[in-house]
Amino acid sequence: MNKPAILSLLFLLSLWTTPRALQAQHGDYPIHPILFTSVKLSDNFWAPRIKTNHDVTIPFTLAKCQETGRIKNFEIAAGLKTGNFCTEFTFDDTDVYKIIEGACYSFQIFRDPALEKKVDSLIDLIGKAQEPDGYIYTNRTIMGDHAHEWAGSKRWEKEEDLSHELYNIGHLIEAAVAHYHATGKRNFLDIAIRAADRVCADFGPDKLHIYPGHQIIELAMAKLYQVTGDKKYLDTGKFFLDVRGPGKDEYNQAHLRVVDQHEAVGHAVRATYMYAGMADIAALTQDPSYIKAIDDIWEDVVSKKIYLTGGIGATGHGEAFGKPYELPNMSAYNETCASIANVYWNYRLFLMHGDAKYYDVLERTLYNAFLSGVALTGDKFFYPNPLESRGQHARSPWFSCACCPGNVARFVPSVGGYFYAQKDKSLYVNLFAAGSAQFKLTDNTVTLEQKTNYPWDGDIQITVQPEKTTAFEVRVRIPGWAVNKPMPSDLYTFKDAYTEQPKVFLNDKPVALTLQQGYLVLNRKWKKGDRIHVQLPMPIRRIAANPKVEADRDKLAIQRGPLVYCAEWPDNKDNRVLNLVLASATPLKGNFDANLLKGLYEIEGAGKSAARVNAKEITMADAEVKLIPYYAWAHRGAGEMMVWIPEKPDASQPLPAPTVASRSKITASHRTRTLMSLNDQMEPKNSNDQSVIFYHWWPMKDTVQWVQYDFEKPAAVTSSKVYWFDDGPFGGCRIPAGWRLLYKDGESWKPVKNKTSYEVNKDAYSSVSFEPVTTQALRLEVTLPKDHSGGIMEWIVE
Ligand code: FUB
Ligand code: ZN
Repeated sequence: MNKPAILSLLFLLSLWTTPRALQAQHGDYPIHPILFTSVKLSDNFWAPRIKTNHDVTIPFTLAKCQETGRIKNFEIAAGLKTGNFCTEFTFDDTDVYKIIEGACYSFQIFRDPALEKKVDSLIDLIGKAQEPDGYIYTNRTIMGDHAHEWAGSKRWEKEEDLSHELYNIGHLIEAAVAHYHATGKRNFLDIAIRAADRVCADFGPDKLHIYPGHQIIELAMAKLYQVTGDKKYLDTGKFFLDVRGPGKDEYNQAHLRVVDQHEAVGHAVRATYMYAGMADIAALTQDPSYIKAIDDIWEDVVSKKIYLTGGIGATGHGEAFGKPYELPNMSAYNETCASIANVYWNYRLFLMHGDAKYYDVLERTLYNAFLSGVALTGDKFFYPNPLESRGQHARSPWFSCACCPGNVARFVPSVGGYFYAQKDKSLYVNLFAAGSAQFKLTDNTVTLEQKTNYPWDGDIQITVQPEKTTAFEVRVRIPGWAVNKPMPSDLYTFKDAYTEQPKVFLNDKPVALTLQQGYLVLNRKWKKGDRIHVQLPMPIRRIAANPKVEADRDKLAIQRGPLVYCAEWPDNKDNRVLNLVLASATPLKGNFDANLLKGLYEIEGAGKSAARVNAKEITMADAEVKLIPYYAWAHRGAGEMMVWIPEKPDASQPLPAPTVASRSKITASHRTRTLMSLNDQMEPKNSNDQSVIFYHWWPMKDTVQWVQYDFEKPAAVTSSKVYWFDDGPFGGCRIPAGWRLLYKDGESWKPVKNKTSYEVNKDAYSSVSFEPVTTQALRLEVTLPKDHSGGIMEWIVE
């Protein structure tokens, strides 16, 4: 770390009034952020989204907090209303904090006195809900001895587990710091300081040795230290890192001391917030052991555990990182919060190391996995962001666990802050969008103006406007995707041969493309109006995954510029896409459609569609394959979507053969979006093969449930087999206690006369033969186990 460059973390929020002595005493990132408040975005991509976030997302999510009782919890805790804690989770307070944080960023971009007033009234309420000694956690304040089972009977007792007391305070601090910077008012900051003082009084080397069950307070304490100059906050943030492990839960990264962790494991949001906090505290304390650990973890993630979309946290079980190369597409979890955390972490690694490879990951996550998390209208959200769908996924206006919408609300207004950075006389251009940014040099002020239609076009014109002619350096990031490196690892590689290189011109004269840490460095005496012209070719590229990623074998993904593409049902033959095949030699072409999904570049090529004739045979027919950017999917109703497109028929999911089952209408005792899994003829590899879609009754147990086929026309049937879903030992479903078949006889249901017993197998079909019946409908009745639920992967009738 560069000691003379001690000032920079303080730039994280440039309005901070940080004591000068503090700047000299402690370390910081060598590279300084250029805050969103110094950046103007006037482009057609981000600026409208930031406006939608202001006009729709913030008021909408605030209204949801009101409607769902999150604000009422504060009112009850404040003694203004009576009642019990009225929401589901102990961390529901954080949704309010996150939206306030977002509002504070947003009203620095858009003047909005009404929103400021609303925020002030919420702050007033939060202050009243705080206990006299600084503790703040509405669940315990309201419920006292009857607090939530996650909260324990006394303060901090279950913090390492699920209480989220420190998580709540972490988000409170972040919101309060944002409010202080936005308004200069101390009312919220003082509430946060009282809460943080409580934490510092209770936790530490000679006090409680407890680690935060859900990280965020580490980076929040670093922020509070920076704004107040009080070192006890930094020390406590560092304590919360050092007190973790060894020998505790891997789920929340306490299995090892943090400095001994070299692989990403456990809950992805907890982990990645922690890595971001480790970066901040490493920068402030100059502790290289944290840096070594997060550098290794980053290598692990980018080479084995990240999706092409930049999403992280592959598995829904534990909302966690999977094993190396475990990157299933349909069940990909990729929580929206994890994408935001991934941006936070990669940004900090860039500030630490100055390498554009972190921006290659950040940009990929920002334009793809993150952006998919919020609808174009700003009022619907994805929690998981899968890379394949049978139509079971849809964005939702809210979730009972609503961490993602509030996180979107606070992240979007800060996006401008990720575009530029500065280290002394080096000005970094990291992302591309029309607009401008201001840099303060010791002896000069420089404005960089960008003109571009990125991400649709790679032509970028940067005009340099120094107040006076002086020497400094402009570092323009040349994205990895433009120089044949989609990911800074061998996890994904371009499969086609494309040799055209980016071109750069300085005042119309070509500049040799020599890169330093991924940047084209232009060092000269700059005068007003000097022009840098970057041309990033944006061909349509095919990407292959490392063969170790089983889910992507014999498949290709399409990328253009920073955008990953997908095939979605409304654009493709028969409204189906999972049966499509796109051979690697097929030419692809594209064009910008201003009317489609707020304007996007679509891609198409001649492909094939696969249909099953019978269990063994597949036929192929011509089919035009159309693709849209991944972020834009799921805006036109539920249906199929796929990012990784089979290159060969064997890797495709053919349309089912016409059978009694595949032509049936399915109903069930419990309707879900995955009923179609019963008759899709997708063969599971085992009872917990979540790469294929399945139907389940969770959380119901110990009851009789059913699914039913209504045949297209009366059919004679004589046998049936079922593949049961069972996600034991961790999940809630098991093979059933028993089952039987009933056929429809007029208006009544009669059991079939079985000739063999009803098998109940795991990881294989369970069959039954019965005396032939001709019927219009068959019902499969299932007795769920006493302590578990159950589900079905495939149901065949013959
Ligand atoms: O535990 C609080 C939040 O809820 C996490 O960050 C999310 O992953 C969800 O579990
Ligand atoms: Zn979330």
